[in-house]
Amino acid sequence: MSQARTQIMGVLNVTPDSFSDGGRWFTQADAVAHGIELLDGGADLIDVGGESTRPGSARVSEEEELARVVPVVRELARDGATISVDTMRVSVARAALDAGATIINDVSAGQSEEGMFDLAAGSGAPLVLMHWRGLLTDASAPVHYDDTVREVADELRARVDAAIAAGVQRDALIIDPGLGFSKNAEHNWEVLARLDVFADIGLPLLVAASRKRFLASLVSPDDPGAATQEQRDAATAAITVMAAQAGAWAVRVHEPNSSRIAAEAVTAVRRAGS
Ligand code: PMM
Repeated sequence: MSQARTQIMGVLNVTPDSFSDGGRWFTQADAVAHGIELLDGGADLIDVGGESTRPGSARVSEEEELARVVPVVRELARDGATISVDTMRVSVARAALDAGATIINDVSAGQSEEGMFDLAAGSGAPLVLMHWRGLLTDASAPVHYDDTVREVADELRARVDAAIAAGVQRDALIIDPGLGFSKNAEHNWEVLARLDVFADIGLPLLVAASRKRFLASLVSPDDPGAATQEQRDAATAAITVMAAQAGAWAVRVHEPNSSRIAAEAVTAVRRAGS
């Protein structure tokens, strides 16, 4: 398949636990500085989120999420960065678009707030639909699949159909199998083994494995918590190779440089072989 290089989406979580300093102003300044670092490190776009969507996380209030996200989006967009906003709230997505974001990343795929489809339809902004069976409260409940890949792909297709039925243009949709969301390590590896099935849905594919627990378990099986950031990033770059080979539109990563090099290597190999 001839296509452009897989894009590198840098993760910018504007949450207090992501930055050492307590005060909001400093947190924002740190967040903007980190966004610039991600761009300098090779990120093509930045995914700004103000609410941790790690399974089991408590939700933050709408006011708090707005206060965390909007100023950071505004400042980075003013510097010319391409920004996606990682939110399940319509109000936050709308405010972020007004502040200069151009992509909506909704890990609930419009299931948290149906108005997300209306916003995407009305604004024309590309919308990431991620696969997830539960919202935050029951995300830690055990999940069962008889056929992981088929079910995840079918459920994603259903969200695509729902978005289109609500007026979103098909070519504004991006799909993401949601590694770690309603999926244990085995499910995640099964999904990664068949990225071709997701690519065949025919929409841009986003793969977001970065630093997730199943990668920590790979490098440190007896004590995943002991896996270092460098080890998780090495595993992440390996996943970037697979994603790029499968023709993914983008990978969502915390450390952009190694993934950028990985994606460029795949592009070089593809060019040499064509
Ligand atoms: N994972 C997290 C947050 N946002 N967005 C998409 N589209 N896909 C993901 O897999 C995803 C996401 C949680 O990871 P983090 O806490 O490392 O940001």
